[in-house]
Amino acid sequence: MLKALLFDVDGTLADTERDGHRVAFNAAFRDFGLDWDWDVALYGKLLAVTGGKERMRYYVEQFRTDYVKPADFDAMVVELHKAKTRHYTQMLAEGGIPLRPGVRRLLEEAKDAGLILGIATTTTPENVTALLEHSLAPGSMDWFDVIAAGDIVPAKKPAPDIYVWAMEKLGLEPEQCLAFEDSRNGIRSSQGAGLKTVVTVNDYTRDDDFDGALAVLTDLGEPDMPYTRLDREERGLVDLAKLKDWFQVA
Ligand code: XBP
Ligand code: MG
Repeated sequence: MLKALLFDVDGTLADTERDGHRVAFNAAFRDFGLDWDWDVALYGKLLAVTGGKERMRYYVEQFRTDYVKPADFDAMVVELHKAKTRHYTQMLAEGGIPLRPGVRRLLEEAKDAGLILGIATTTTPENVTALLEHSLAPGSMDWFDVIAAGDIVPAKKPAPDIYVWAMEKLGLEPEQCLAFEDSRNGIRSSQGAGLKTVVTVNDYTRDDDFDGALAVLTDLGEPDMPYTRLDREERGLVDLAKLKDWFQVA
């Protein structure tokens, strides 16, 4: 029996990576006088690593072997990341990033039907709050029974830990929950936690391997703009009736 919907954030609720996080990272690098600049293509490669602090370290190790790390490099990464979070949440407060098609519609339908809603993301908690507050609705944090985010588990996606943590908080088993993801790292995490998963792709993840997904879609769809399913011929709208169908059949 389907009791809860668990959502990834970046790329799933909103297209935050290319025009949100990436831009905020670059602004923080400028603040610190660094000549680091992540263009759209490079950022696609950096997305192999989840977590902003982890991603900056990966960039230095793999792409900037010329960079001489200062003695306090670890502390600098933490400060850089704080600056990046300030830039990012500011962008959201200015109404910078809309929700993806169908996200608000499905969240409202699920909430009204009494389903449990949860978040499982590697992004920083402040970023989740800012997105919900400014792009969904003021106070919409309260729509969610659990918000699992950031460093609360040391092993970020693709490790399953964040989903396991969220389900433990809810007192639910994987057989009672459905996950929504947009990326290979995301579905590795959700499937690793035993969850059936619906995928909505974006430009960075369209060609990822989503083997075992319940459905792979362009987006959740709106009545005047149906989704296209990428794993078979089908156009439509993701609503609760359709989710329950997919959930039971699989
Ligand atoms: C996406 C991520 C995050 C963001 C940056 O997480 O990997 O690291 O890119 O956010 P998800 P932070 O798709 O699981 O929501 O800088 O706050 O880590
Ligand atoms: Mg994601």
